[in-house]
Formats: sequence, C-alpha cells, structure tokens
Amino acid sequence: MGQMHEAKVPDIGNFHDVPVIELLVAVGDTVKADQGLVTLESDKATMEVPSPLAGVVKELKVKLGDRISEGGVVAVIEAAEAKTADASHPPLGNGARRAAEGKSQAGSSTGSTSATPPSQPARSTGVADGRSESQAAVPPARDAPPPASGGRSENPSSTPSPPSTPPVAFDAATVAPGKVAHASPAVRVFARELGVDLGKLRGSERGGRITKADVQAFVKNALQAAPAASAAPGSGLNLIPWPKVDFSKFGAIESRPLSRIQKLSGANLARNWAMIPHVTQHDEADITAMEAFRKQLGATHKDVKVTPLVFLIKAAVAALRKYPAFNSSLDGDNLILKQYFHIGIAVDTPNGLVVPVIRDADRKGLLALSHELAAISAKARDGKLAPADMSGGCFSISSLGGIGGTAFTPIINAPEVAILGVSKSQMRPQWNGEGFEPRLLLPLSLSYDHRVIDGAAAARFTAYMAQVLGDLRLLLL
Ligand code: CAO
Repeated sequence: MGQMHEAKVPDIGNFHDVPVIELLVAVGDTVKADQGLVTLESDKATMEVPSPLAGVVKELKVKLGDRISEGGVVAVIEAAEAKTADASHPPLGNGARRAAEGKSQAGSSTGSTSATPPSQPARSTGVADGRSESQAAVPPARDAPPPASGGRSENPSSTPSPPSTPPVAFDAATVAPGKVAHASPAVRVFARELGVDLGKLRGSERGGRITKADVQAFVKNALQAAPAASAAPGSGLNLIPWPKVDFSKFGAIESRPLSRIQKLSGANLARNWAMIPHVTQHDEADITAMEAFRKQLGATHKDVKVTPLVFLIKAAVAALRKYPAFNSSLDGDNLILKQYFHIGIAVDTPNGLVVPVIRDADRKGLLALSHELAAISAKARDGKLAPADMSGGCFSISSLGGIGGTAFTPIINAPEVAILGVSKSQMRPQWNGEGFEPRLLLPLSLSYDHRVIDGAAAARFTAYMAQVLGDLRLLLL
C-alpha cells in the first residue's frame, strides 16, 4: 500500500471560506500529480486544487457547497509508488511535513495537518462572478494549433502545457454576466457551462431560488425562440447560422476539442468584440532617444532587463492622467472614472495568454517596474498567478514588439475602454526638413470603445503617448 498524502488548498490570495463548486474526481480515481481534484470559486475566479502527487483518491474530505480556506484538506491520496513521495511532498507522519506546513495551516478551515507544500498554487481558471476584470484582451486561442504568426507557445523550448486548466485572465462575466442570482454553486456551474446568464432567470423554488430544471427550461425556450429571433430584422445580432461543413470530405482532418478556457475566453472575446464598437487608432513614436537611454540603463543596471515596455507603461499613465476618459468604465448610464493607475500587461505563457496587473504604476519608476514586470511574467509563465494578480486593471498593454509585426487590432479588455497594442520598432529614414535621418520608430495601435471615446480623443491620446516616448522629460511634468 502506498503512503497517504493530504491534498490541501494552497495559497489562494486573500480569499476565505471559498465554496467548493465542482468535484473533479471521485474516490477510487487514479490521478496524476498536479491534476485538479476540486474546483473552488471565489468572487473573482475559480481555482482548481491540484493533487500533490500521482496516486489514487482514497477519500474526499469535501462535498459540493462546502466552504474551505487555504490549508483546508480536500482529499487524501494514496501515492502510486512510495518513491514518488519526495522531499517536497513528504507523506503523512513524516517529521519533515511540519516544515512544509507553515503558513498553510493558518487559514485552514479543517485544521488538519498535511504534507502539501503551501506554496503550490491553486490554478485559476479565471471564472469570475458578475464583474468582468482582468480578461485577456487579444484573440489567439491558447491550446489551439499554433497561429501562423508565431508566439511563445510555438517555441519548442517552451514547457509543455500541464494536463489541466492553466491560469487565464478571462472571467466568466462574459458567459454569465448580470446580477447575483439565488442558486446553488452546482446550478451556477451548470448555467455557466451552458452560457446562461442566471440574472435573466426567475427561479421556480421558494424565494426565487433557481434550479437546474429552471436553467434547462430557459435554454430550451431560448433555442426555440432563436430561429424566430434571427428571422426578425434588427433583433439581436440577426446573424445567419454558423456554417456546418463536413471537412473530411475535402481531406484528412483531426478534431480537437476546445479546452474549457478556450470556450470561456472565446465567449469573452466574442462578447467584447460584438458589444464594444471598436476603433483602432495607429500611430508611431520616435523612440531614438528613449532607446539610447534604455541602453544606458541596461549598461548600468545589470540586475534587471529594462525593455521598452516599462517606458510604455509610464507613457500610458501620463496619457491616462491627461485624458481621464481612457481610465474609465461604463456602468449603465454612468462613466466610472478611476483615480488609480493599474496597468494590465498581456503575457504570453505556454499555457495561454494571461493579463496580470501592475498596480499603482504611477508611483513606480522604470527600474521598479522592470523588476515587477520580470517577476510577474515569471509568475505567469510558472502558472502561479493568483486571481488577485489579474484583477483591478484600468488599461491594458499588449506588446508583441519582441516578436514582430507592424500593427494589429487588440480587443478591448472589458470593462476597460481602451487597450494599447505595441509592435516592433524599426529604424527608418525620417525627413527632418533638410534631409533624411535614421530614426527608431515604434508602432502603437490603440483600440478604444467608441461609445466612450471619440476618434479625436483617441488621436490625441496616442499622439501624446508618442510625444512622451519621444521626449521622456514630459514624464516629469
Ligand atoms: N520593438 C522592438 N524590440 C522590442 C520591443 C519593441 N516594441 N519590445 C520588446 N523588444 C525587445 C526587448 O527589448 C527584448 O530585447 P533583448 O532581448 O535584446 O533585450 C526582446 O524584444 C524580448 O522582450 P521581452 O518580450 O522579453 O520583454 P518585454 O518587456 O517586451 O515583454 C512580456 C514582456 C511579458 C509582455 C512579453 O514577454 C510577452 O509575453 N509578450 C507577448 C504579449 C502577447 O502575447 N500579447 C497578446 C498577443 S495577441 O494574443
């Protein structure tokens, strides 16, 4: 018989008494190391609690609807082989476990001991409640066949994707937006899987509580109503049906199911693209002087890599200050203007695109931002971002400058109202009034929500960003 190990809730940020909304395994199941055992749902995101090692589920310590905190035991796993229990996952009863427990005990709702390393992160699946924060802003799918344009996931040296859900910045507000509904966690999961906004349902149970049958009836009605709606001019998007093609008639094919994340993020992007009237304003910044300064910083500060991105963060903050409408969100008939400057950065990871947020970027210098960017990118690539790391953004930057391209159309990260896409800088001849001189030009692509921002304002915003990047002294104003 293998040794028994407890699977505990790792560090999940400042969340306590988080409900268990899904049991991903049953007693007797064989699990791999790091495989999700249960799903927890905070008010920001869902997270899977991973198995600390490969083995067999001997006991489930939680049931649907239970509430649990960091350190709480969700399951007991019998190790597949004794040798799989290494120093980082010592078995129960091993004296070494006390060293591993530490902080994970503090927030435990079950108060049991465990050998699960407290630092092992819960994997955020980015499924949030009715607020749409910290979503990835730009389109490529994560686990899909690699895009032709390249990206980190195509890099053969990249770490292969883990078998289950990676952290992702999309939330389920897209899938199930609206008011908080009176429904059990299981019903909410069910509704989310079907893309049903519970806010639109009236529950049949006492107190308006929504049941699974209510959700099924809602979907049935919606399906029946769909043909009529699509036939009526002007109703909804009035789209013709998606083409159904038997591709195998034309050649060999492989059918690959979309991951849960792809489904969620796809819904998110589709919502943002369909609901926000996007316009993309393109501009160029002359970063010749900035680049010289960046190289100088690189030569004198070897402990951190200073890339153009930190200058873009500072320039974006300056432009957000000057044009506050860009640092806002629509809330019904109100515009919420934010007085803080939290900048989301799209990070390409082997597991997909995530958008961690750098908080209070206005209060940080270029070097501090460089350190934070390096730390948060590493955390993202290691799949260790907590939901809190990906929330609260005001404005996002998606930089493909390290890869290539001349321009692109980033999709706005609702409820933000603008996003900056950055492409690769190029040395090009510029007319200075007397002759051509080589200047380093950085392409900027600003997508904005035309309901909130006028074209002239967007042109001013990008022009100002270009001006700041061209003369960094403006940052001192
Ligand atoms: N023009 C030219 N070179 C650029 C550049 C630009 N606009 N931006 C960065 N570079 C250079 C950097 O200086 C660095 O050069 P060296 O290695 O010679 O120093 C190199 O490109 C790589 O930079 P980087 O990517 O490591 O660092 P970064 O700060 O520019 O970006 C991060 C960090 C996390 C944003 C980036 O690694 C990343 O993940 N980018 C992809 C974002 C993404 O996928 N966006 C959405 C696309 S659509 O889904």
